[in-house]
Amino acid sequence: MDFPALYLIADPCLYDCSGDDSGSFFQTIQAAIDGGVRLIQYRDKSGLRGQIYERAERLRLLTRQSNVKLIINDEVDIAMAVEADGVHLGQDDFPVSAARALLGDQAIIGLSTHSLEEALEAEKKAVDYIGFGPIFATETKLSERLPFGIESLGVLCKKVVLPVYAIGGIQESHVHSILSNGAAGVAVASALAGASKAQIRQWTVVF
Ligand code: 3NM
Repeated sequence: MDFPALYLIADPCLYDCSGDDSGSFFQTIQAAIDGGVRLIQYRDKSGLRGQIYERAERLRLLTRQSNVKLIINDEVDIAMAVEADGVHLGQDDFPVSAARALLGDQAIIGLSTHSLEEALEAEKKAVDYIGFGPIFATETKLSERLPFGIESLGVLCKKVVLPVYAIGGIQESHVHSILSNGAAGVAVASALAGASKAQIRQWTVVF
């Protein structure tokens, strides 16, 4: 598949964790789709499983209508149940080989990596792309890791054949240098949370 340069991480915690799904979360996702986003990851670390399933189903409807790829973070069974396009896995999540066996050859499988070693290991697995981060400081995912910065991203991209999505603290002003350092794209959560269609268009114009 083509890997669009803008990868929206749709995390309901950045909108409203109260369980009321009717509000800003789905509106923003629709605005993002209308603004040109073609790849969305649903990442929900706080919802109950039933709620995650329902949100995933709703996102599948929105994305399918617009031919947008939907990737589900971690939850392989939910990805299967809603017929998502694939899953994004962390280093300690469900194994890539097991996900591939369940989802089949056509599914898109992404893996988070946090070092050159992990990125090179990912190339031996049935992975379609990797995330690499955090590139900059972020409050969206708590971690002890120091940000890598763009220079380390550039070094990694020269050594890795798989498409690399830079992630962590990415703002619109970083996009040009991230792409010119060899990344396939940027994976962005908080900087796009609540963005209007016009604001999303600003990002896609850079590409
Ligand atoms: N994974 P924001 S950083 C989900 O380093 C995630 O693997 C990361 O959100 C990693 O764009 C991160 O708000 C948070 O910084 C991305």
